[in-house]
Amino acid sequence: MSSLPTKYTVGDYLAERLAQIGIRHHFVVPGDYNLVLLDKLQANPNLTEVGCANELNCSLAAEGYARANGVSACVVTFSVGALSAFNGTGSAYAENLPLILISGSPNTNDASQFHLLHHTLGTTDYSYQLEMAKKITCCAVAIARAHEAPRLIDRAIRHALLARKPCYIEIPTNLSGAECVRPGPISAVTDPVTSDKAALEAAANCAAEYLSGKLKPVILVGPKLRRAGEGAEEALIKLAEAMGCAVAVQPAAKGMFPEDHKQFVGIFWGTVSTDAADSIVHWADALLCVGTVFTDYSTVGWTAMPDIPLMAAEMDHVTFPGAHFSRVRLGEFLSHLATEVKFNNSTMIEYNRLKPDPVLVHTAAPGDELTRKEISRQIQAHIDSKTTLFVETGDSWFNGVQFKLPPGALFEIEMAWGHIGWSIPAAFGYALRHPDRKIVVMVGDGSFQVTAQEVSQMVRFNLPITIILINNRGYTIEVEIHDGSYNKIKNWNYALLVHAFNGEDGNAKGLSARTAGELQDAIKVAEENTKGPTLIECSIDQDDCSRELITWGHFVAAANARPPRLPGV
Ligand code: TPU
Ligand code: MG
Repeated sequence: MSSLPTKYTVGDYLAERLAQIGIRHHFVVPGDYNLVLLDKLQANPNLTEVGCANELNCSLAAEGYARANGVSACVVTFSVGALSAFNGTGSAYAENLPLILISGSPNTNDASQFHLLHHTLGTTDYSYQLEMAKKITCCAVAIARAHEAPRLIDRAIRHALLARKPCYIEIPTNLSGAECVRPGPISAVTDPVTSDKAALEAAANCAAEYLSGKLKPVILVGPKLRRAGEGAEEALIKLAEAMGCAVAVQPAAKGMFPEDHKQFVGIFWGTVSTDAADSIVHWADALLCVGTVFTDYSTVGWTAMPDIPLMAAEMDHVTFPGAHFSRVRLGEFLSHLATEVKFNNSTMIEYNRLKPDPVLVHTAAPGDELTRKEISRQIQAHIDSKTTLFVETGDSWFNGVQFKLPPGALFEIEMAWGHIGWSIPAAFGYALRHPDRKIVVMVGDGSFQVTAQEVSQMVRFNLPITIILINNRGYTIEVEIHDGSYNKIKNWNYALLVHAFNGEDGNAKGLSARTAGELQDAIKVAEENTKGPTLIECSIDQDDCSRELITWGHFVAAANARPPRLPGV
């Protein structure tokens, strides 16, 4: 700690807070409004600066880092940087991740002097960025005087950590180096809120009583379970075992309940569910929804919305048919309920009758043309307890949810925001925090083209990420929702592109596979390449897409096409 400053500036204060909340890497793109701030962050020995190719990628890399680390920081310049970084910030909002977006801003004298400035809209009102940030963060602050910085920085960070949402901190270029007071104890920022004891007790009693009056209870797990932290995932396993009932998982929560657990009944995704998850969810007479998110995508165009009253256990409250309880933390609620419920395994008995037999997977001969199914078969064999699988928007979602995750394997998906190109920078950010994990990205050709530059950061940081690029020559997911010439894209030489990113000193490998044997060989190369990313372009037929994507696409298209409701109808 001796190298920490004795006199604090606003930049030092922010740096110390970021380090104290467990951030080890901060993602940046420099610009003249944030350069002094970047120097201050660099000076903190506990922070490593990670430069990104552009601000969209920077924000998505921070989004991925927040998945791995629980919280992240993205530092950009005014407007030209921040407006691009708003996209990854929106993702963090939708995906419930505390990403701290920090933007440099004009000198504090400029607004009152009515100066026109570069990187702005060409008007003299510079408040627009803060106003925009308010809509996509849980707390947005602009520091106007150095003495306000400690209070505003602490407030924004605390809000983000508690709400599991992004926050925004704007720092004028002439304040990063201005003196301010030293920080107080970090516990004031990080201490969790605990449940209201009476509300917790009442919620657990109410839930236990409701469940005891039902014959066929099922638990449905959603993506906010992991975001809740505070031991909620472990508590859910205890509750499930105390209840003995079937546990289905939403696609965005895949892996949040162990897939080798005997009560796991598959991914509930309406008509494109795995195993018999949809049959058992629709058979239930009580559905305990834990951190669930129901959107048009997760409900297959609203066709899979459960039609019984839902018991919703959220990150900080629970709502049941007939009752609501505020300030009840999810982990505490699940633990408490586990001690009060009665064992009732009727849905497991029924599920074991419905459960489909394991599918026999055909192994292609080495010379066979590569297919989607063969890619999945080979990737399945490659997944182990150290794997984190990133699946991108597109058919990769549908192929991804079909995998059987062994214990320890993790799964990342961005289904709420659904930004094509997310997986490349997000996997990069995630890998910096978890260099020990075997990271595999499944991404389509269209998505890859959005954020391809960030592969060069994987090269720069020697990260052995395996990118399985499925080249079906276009936007197939869009074809299934609504086709047109706009779904065709320019083909690239993806393997060569990766070599270009190597420059003179990189260790990336780019390969292309057209047959089953070529993919097998390429995966071996990826396994042996421990010093950089390996991209394997898998060429498949344009029409080789999953049955699930086609089915889902039809229902989503129908939901999109609903005619406007007339007033009063
Ligand atoms: O498997 P496949 O071919 O569907 O995947 P690929 O090639 O990655 O194509 C994805 C096509 C796609 C688009 C264009 N999926 N969603 N969109 C809409 C979209 C547009 N812009 C952003 C930033 N995100 C989107 N999801
Ligand atoms: Mg494609």
